[in-house]
Amino acid sequence: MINILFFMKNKEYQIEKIEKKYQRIWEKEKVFEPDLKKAKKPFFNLMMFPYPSAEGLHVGNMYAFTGSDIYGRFKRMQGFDVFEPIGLDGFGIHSENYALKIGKHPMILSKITQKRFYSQLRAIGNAFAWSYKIETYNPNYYRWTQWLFLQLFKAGLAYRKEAPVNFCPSCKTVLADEQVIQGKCERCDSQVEVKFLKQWFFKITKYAERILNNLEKLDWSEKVKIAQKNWIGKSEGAKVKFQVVDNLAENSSLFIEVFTTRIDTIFGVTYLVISPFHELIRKGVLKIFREARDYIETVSKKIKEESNQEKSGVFSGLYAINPATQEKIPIWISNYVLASYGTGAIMGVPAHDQRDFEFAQKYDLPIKEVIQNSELKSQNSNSKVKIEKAYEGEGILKNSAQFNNLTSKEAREKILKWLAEKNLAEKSVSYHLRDWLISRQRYWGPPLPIIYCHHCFEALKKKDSSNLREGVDYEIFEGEKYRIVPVPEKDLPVRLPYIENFKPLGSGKSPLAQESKFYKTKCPVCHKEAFRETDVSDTFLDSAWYFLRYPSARLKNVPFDKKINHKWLPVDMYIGGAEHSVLHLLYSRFICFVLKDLGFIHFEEPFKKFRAHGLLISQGAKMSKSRGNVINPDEYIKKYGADTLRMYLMFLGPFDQGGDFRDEGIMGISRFLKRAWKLISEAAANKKIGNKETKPELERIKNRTIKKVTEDIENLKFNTAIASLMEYLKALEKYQVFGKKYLEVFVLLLAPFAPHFCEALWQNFFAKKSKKFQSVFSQKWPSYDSHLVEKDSFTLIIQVNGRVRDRIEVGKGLSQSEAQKIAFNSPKIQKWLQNKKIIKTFYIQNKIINFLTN
Ligand code: ANZ
Ligand code: ZN
Repeated sequence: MINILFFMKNKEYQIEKIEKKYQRIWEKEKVFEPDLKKAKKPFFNLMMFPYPSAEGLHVGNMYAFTGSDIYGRFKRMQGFDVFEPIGLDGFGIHSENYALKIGKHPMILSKITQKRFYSQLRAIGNAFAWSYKIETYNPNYYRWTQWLFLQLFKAGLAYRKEAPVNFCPSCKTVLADEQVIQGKCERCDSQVEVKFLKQWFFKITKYAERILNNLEKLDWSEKVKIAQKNWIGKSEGAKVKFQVVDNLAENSSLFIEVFTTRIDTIFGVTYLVISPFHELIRKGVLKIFREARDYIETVSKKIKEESNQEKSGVFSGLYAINPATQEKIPIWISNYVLASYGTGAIMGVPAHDQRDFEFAQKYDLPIKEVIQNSELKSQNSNSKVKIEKAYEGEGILKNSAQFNNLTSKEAREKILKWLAEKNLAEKSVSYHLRDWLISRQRYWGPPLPIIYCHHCFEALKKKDSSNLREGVDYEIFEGEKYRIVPVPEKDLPVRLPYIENFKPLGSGKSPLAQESKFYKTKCPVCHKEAFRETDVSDTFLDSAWYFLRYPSARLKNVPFDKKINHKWLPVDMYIGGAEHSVLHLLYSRFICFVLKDLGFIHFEEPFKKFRAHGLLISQGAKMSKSRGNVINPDEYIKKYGADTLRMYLMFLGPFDQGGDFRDEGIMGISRFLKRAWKLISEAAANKKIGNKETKPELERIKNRTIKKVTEDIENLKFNTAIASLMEYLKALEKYQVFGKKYLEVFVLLLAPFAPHFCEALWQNFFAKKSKKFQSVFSQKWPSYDSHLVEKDSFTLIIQVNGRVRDRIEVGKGLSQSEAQKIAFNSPKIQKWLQNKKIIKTFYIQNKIINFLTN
């Protein structure tokens, strides 16, 4: 009766009303908030931390969220206690720049952004555990980001050093290498410059090998693993020392060390090149020509070590000795050598390294071939013929004294041994990975919890000054030395003060350096006057540990609870953008390695499974404001409902490949849902749901659909799952059998995709009456009968005397005489049986029929 009344009122599915209604009920009944302590089958389903701007979510964000949510709802129906938390990553340059652009203070803006973000997320109806929200700018959160910094500092993994840093003159801040795209600032596209500044770093390089080796064990998309591997860039080779001659400095036994992967080419070294930012130059140890000093000044003004910067160089005025040939070779300075890789210096082998070759040609340096391409052995190697490009492959050595005729591989071992005995070379591994630059001279981030105290330094010096390390134990400011004192944990958080002038200064100092109220403080050790560090931390640090915080988000006095973490971590399924393949995922892994080593957590790897989603484009192009093709989900939700939009987004293509949003498509999904509503509500009105009739064809389709949807969701192939649900609906319409056993399955399978819609159907037509709200998401995911999944047809193989003569697609379960009839009807078989007598017939049901003839 109630159902009929409902139907009368709701001939049409009233989207907005119903979506709001169930969102309210879900939240009130805590349907999606597992009991984190008692849960029996915990499943941590996580979507990458969003960093929304005040403009709100665009449909691309929703795309990613929806896929993750479908997966979580599916796991829940499979009986897991799914925890799907949500929060926002609101600190950092991204938010600050936006605040600057629209002229609002980030502290105020963040409140607006947050409100808008959460209300939009509520409207899309994801199964979030709302009471575990976190925001990175909340002191309750960044207190623990600062705590994390302190743990790294105490473990000797945080230190200060002067480094050539990328400096964006427009954002007025230091950028990490990763934030520089082809020499330009990732955020604002300005040319990046180089500056030497004292900065805080994390020693991620210490973990390079472990980070690399673990990759193999991870269930991650292969592409992402490769990206990480390349980023770490492990390279095995040797360090070789070249003695400097003629240096005007008094130090006569000065060596320049190079890193090479091709020590087999050492007899072909005709010059050395050092980076303009090499220590020996910066510290003035190498007495170089004035012309060379001018050169260094010009390149420093340009961008740091950039591959796309034109290669240039200058002769330093100095020479070195090639340890293999004893020849005197010139030392050059050039921007094609990176200060921060290997040793910051290279041996130039123009005949076998293309970059060296181009450099040698430009500056007319000698080219000496020492490797013979073994495939071109027969060719006469006339050294008078000018080579046109470097031969970079391996081969047989020539012009290399006692090493002639060895292969490159043999020569590498022997030459290394030979030079190692003279203490001029050693085996060496280099990583392209650099230490993580943590400090930012900006406002909108967690202040680094460090205090500098001059009194404490003096006290320390009196005791024992022999092994004090700059950048670890003490720091120098304007010629004075200060002890580096970590803020005691009990004094956290170091609150970010509200300051009017939060604009970056561009002086290499944070805006907090203008606030004496902030930086003047008492030393926690000696209680005398001291001052605070005024840099804030990189926003990547905020997001490198948030997943540890979620399950403990409501705890005040610890960053995370060990017991709860044991139950909920590592994350079971992590979905996010491929653009974070390298940095965010690498930093999170590093932080977990460290916390594991320090005994704070029980695992090394934070994300058991990671899948990258594709990108949503619009009308064939990337969404951007200038193109005017940015899609705002709000309008669509209003017009069609969140469920329609969700399904439409998921139907656009395979989730890992993204799709093209076009207005036209959404109507198809809308019609599909309307048809489903009509079918089920009419069946209910006509009391057909109680029908127990079974239809074998429909039975098969049903089981096939369950199998397909189950497997597709597991593999994030949401588009094909939806397609098979569409087919199933068609079959239901065709067979007109409306029994509960067919309709219920439809609603359950569709529920992860169209949650409000299916909840409404479930509550109105299927739920058992009970006082407590029984969500459709507390129902069991349907299972299938694998016998019924098989196709109902098969390919009958027809043989004559044991040779296959035809194959015909036929229905299953044929008798021998039926199969025979079919075979005799085939013109091909008729041909082979012509004028023959059948002596015997063999038949295997659902497989083969074979005729033996005379
Ligand atoms: C001599 C040589 C001869 C090299 C040859 C290559 C081929 P990966 O594989 O990336 O580790 N190199 C070393 N340090 C460098 C730096 N700071 N800046 C620019 N280039 C640097 O590359 C290692 C090779 O890159 C090294 O081996 C060195 O050039 C160069 F036929 O040394 B090779
Ligand atoms: Zn002190």
